[in-house]
Amino acid sequence: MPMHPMEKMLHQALFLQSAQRLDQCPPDEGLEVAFAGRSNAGKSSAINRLTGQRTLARTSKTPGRTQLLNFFQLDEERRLVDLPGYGYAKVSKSKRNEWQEHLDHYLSERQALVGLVLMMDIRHPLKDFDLLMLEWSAQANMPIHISRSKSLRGWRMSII
Ligand SMILES: Nc1nc2c(ncn2[C@@H]2O[C@H](COP(=O)(O)OP(=O)(O)O)[C@@H](O)[C@H]2O)c(=O)[nH]1
Ligand SMILES: [Mg+2]
Repeated sequence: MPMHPMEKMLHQALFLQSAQRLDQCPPDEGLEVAFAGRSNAGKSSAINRLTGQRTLARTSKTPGRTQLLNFFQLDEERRLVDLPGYGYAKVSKSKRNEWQEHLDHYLSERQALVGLVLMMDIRHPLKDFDLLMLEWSAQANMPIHISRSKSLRGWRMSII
């Protein structure tokens, strides 16, 4: 069966760049869908699964590894963004506040952001951060798709 054009576009994803802060992000144009969720929720794994590339986004068994926003280019105008994980207890409070500030900044300022995927470990659903994200997206009128990881029956990913 020929590949669906959407799938084809996802499969051609390339790593573009990482950014620590909003002013390091690629030019604020085109369209971005960002993956948000707690540290270790499965954001990077979901990006790899969607793009059919096992090592595109770095995954880790150790929570709290991705402290950067990672941008993946799909075509001239579309990108996927792997957002920093949230709620990892082992980093200092000041470091956590710093990440949160960058994340808030990205969410509230980024014009290219057109949708969010909220990754949730099905065994730990709807934690404080998830609720905050849902509230924020409702209030900002930002489409949000909840995707569950780590269900006993395997992947429960549905495409946006
Ligand atoms: N069993 C299972 N493990 C998963 C699933 N999604 C992610 N993982 C594992 O959970 C850990 C964290 O995943 P990762 O994608 O790095 O999470 P991130 O911190 O949200 O980017 C890794 O060891 C993954 O292999 C899933 O759906 N099922
Ligand atoms: Mg990650």
